[in-house]
Amino acid sequence: MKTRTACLLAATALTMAVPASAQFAKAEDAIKYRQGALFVMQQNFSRVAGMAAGKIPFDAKVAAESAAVAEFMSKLPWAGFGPGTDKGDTDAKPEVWTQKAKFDDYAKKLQSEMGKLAVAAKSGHLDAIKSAVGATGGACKSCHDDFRAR
Ligand code: ASC
Repeated sequence: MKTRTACLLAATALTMAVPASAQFAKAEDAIKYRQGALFVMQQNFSRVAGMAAGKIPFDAKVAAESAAVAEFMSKLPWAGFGPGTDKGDTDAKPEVWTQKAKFDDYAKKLQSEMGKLAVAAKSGHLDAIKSAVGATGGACKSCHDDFRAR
């Protein structure tokens, strides 16, 4: 029993430490959380994408910082897509929950591409950034095509 209790406590502590297992008081909070994380991610990604497209003057330092923030933010939204968070002020399609394995694959793909973008941005090589922006934008788009209404 002692071991079981210790295991349970350890598992509980782990759950609290890992954002992917975050708990929310209300579904509305989870929805706001994931939208907030995606918004901050998008703002930082689109700054780098704007530089890659020549719409914003290239600043290697800003690109590296923005890509690092976008990469970190890409880890967070998924905890907000828990069970019961499909209804409310959301554009998430029901398929997020009915095709969870596929959705999770897209989420992993995005995080992987964001990681590569952060590495490219840190290198300061605009060509590498351009190619990573393309791949990352593709990951954004494929998930939106399948899982976002509108
Ligand atoms: C963005 C943004 C997206 C992606 C996507 C890339 O900046 O808001 O959803 O890039 O448009 O295809």
